[in-house]
Amino acid sequence: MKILVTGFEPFNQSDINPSMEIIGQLKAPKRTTLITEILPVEFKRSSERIKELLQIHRPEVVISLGQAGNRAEIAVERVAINLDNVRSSNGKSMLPDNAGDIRVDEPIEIDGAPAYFSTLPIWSLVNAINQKNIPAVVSNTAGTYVCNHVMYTVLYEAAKHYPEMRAGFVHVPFLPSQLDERKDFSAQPRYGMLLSDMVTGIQTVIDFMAP
Ligand code: PCA
Repeated sequence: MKILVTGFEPFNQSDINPSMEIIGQLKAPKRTTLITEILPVEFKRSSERIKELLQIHRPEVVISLGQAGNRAEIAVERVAINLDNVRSSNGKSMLPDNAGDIRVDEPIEIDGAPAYFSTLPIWSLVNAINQKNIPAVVSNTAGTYVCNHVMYTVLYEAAKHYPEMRAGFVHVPFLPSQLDERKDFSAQPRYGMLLSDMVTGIQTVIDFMAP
């Protein structure tokens, strides 16, 4: 079985992205080929590249990883929506992607469904991670930034071309070192997770999906 696992480059003034660090430490389960790739935090290039990867490798399972710095747990995403938007919820700030692209309330795929649900067994994955004593939850929004964009693109492609493929997205918290970088956000609750715990959590997801 082929499992494709993607992570992301750093973004938003950070020089590290835990999803990228995790990728380097994952091990292929028995009878499984693990394909890994670091995607750019760019709307255009991330979806172009992921579409290419699906075509080249035809993986049975796709697990995409990203950083969600405001979370305390590993978050298994339930749903991706057909929307790119870099505007903050209060309308006061923008977070352009790494190419400087500023998308506000734009559809990702004109002929796509408004949303696609993850086709991974989200509750089983959350339980499996929690059983390793690592906090995990189901999340009901992957946001509207590049992570949601990649999750949506994979599920859109699956619906169109790869009905057998199972795919979904998992967000991970900041690393402890990233909290020190961000003293300016001290008014907000802040959480970090050890890289070793994140690796165990994501390895658990991969092992669960393996034959
Ligand atoms: N997190 C961002 C994009 C890249 C990443 O790691 C997100 O949640 O959209």
